[in-house]
Amino acid sequence: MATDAHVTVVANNADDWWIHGLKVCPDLDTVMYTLGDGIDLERGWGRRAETWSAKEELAAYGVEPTWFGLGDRDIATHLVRTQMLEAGYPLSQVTQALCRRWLEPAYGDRLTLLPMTDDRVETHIAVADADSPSGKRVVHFQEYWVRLRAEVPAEQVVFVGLDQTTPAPGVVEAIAGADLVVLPPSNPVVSVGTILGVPGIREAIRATPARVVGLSPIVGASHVRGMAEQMLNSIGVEVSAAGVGLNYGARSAGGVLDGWLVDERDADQVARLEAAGIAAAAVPLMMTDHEATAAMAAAAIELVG
Ligand code: FO1
Ligand code: CA
Repeated sequence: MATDAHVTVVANNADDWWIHGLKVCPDLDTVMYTLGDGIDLERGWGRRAETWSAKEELAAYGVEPTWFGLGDRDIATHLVRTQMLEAGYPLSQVTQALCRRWLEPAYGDRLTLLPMTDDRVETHIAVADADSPSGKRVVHFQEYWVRLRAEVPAEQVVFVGLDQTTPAPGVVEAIAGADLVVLPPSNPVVSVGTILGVPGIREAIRATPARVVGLSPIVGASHVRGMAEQMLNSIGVEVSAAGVGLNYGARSAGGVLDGWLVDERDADQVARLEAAGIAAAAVPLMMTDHEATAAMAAAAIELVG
């Protein structure tokens, strides 16, 4: 990043949940540990050089759930967060306190990590269940993702409490004052879609004088990682780079995008996007290393710059 650039990352916090009396915020922590160089790169979540004694001890007591594991190092983060929340601090201030350790040494005040909201909101997924009178069962996002491995079809996605939330302090201000807003190649339904569903955030993106550019999480007919396919099917959106871009929509037509990057393999979809008023280009979209990721960012800037 240019030395004078200021980056604000707004993270989804509807995947959060309480477990063993601790508040876990996976997306905030994944961003914090990744940018702070503490992430386990292979797993893509949690701490590097992790140990699992607490998890093993809990299992020995027969404490459920055993399918979701908190590492010993990671638990320290959750203890600090939970104590601060219980003392009355909002999540945005707790996040700032945690980032003092992880981000400040390397980035000073040039990088800010914010939860999308300080309010409680949870993503729940309805799945088919023959044993239930309604034929359905609703599980927390973590149960769908970790225990069920997103292997059963998601019939419906419910964001419990989302319409009652307000953006965390600094979120709308960062969007309004930005030179560029980037929608990352994350899940368009349960990550970016959740953030856009916080009343006021979509409106701020529609109104910002900054250019808004997104990167497709779909390459060919499938997601690069995660579970975008299952989620797009659940809301009836075409699983393709253009399908996702068109679902976000052109800012000129009531949507949120000025530009949309698709992978080279999807170059044939550029014309469809441009016809809908979205500037589009096809470039390599695999985050194989830092250089490839930096080239994606540069292409995004060039597209709408
Ligand atoms: N993912 C798993 O597949 N298994 C786990 O036991 C697990 C524990 C966990 C603990 C803390 C944390 O921050 C993330 C954790 N994750 C785990 C990943 C988590 O499910 C995902 O990062 C996201 O929620 C996906 O958006
Ligand atoms: Ca997530």
